[in-house]
Amino acid sequence: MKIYDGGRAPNPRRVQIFLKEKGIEIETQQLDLNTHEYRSQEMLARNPTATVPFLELDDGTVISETIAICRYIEELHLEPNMFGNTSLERATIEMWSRRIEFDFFLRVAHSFRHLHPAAEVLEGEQIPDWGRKNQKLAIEYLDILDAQLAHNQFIAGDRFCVADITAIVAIQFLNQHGLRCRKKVCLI
Ligand SMILES: N[C@@H](CCC(=O)N[C@@H](CS)C(=O)NCC(=O)O)C(=O)O
Repeated sequence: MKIYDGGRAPNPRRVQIFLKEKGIEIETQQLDLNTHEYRSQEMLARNPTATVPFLELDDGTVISETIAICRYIEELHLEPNMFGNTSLERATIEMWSRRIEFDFFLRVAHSFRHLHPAAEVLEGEQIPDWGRKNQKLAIEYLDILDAQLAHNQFIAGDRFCVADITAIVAIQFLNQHGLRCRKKVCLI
């Protein structure tokens, strides 16, 4: 198996953190986002969505999408469990994962991609109004995380799970790119 990675880009980081939590190492090849290495003919033949990360199995099968990759790894390496053990736990983790991915992580990503000069190479035409709107919504979302973490040690209950990884990576991304959050979040 081989992971095609994108350095410090947020989705590849989610997979790398997931692997660390599982305590496993998979051969990794870095693709440079700035030079569009992942858009080469060779890479598009593997992953036509032109994104990283993606996982290539030994028989050449490719799995892209961060959560699909994590789910595949979870089934190969059951412990520590990251997606839930019981029906209720699985549903709760899925609920928070989707909330955080759609309502927070993607908003942080849009704000970076439409406001930060370094993202022009990825985005092409940037739409600053869309970036500012997403930045505002991402910062507002911190209130929801604050409220959830006021009475839970972790996002989806009493232990670290895949939803926490998505939240941590999004919060760090929000901070790192000068899209500063002024609110205090217990998670970091
Ligand atoms: N839905 C995909 C998104 C992957 C994604 O957007 N990756 C970014 C890096 S964080 C990327 O490859 N961007 C390249 C581009 O937009 O051209 C996932 O969950 O893995």
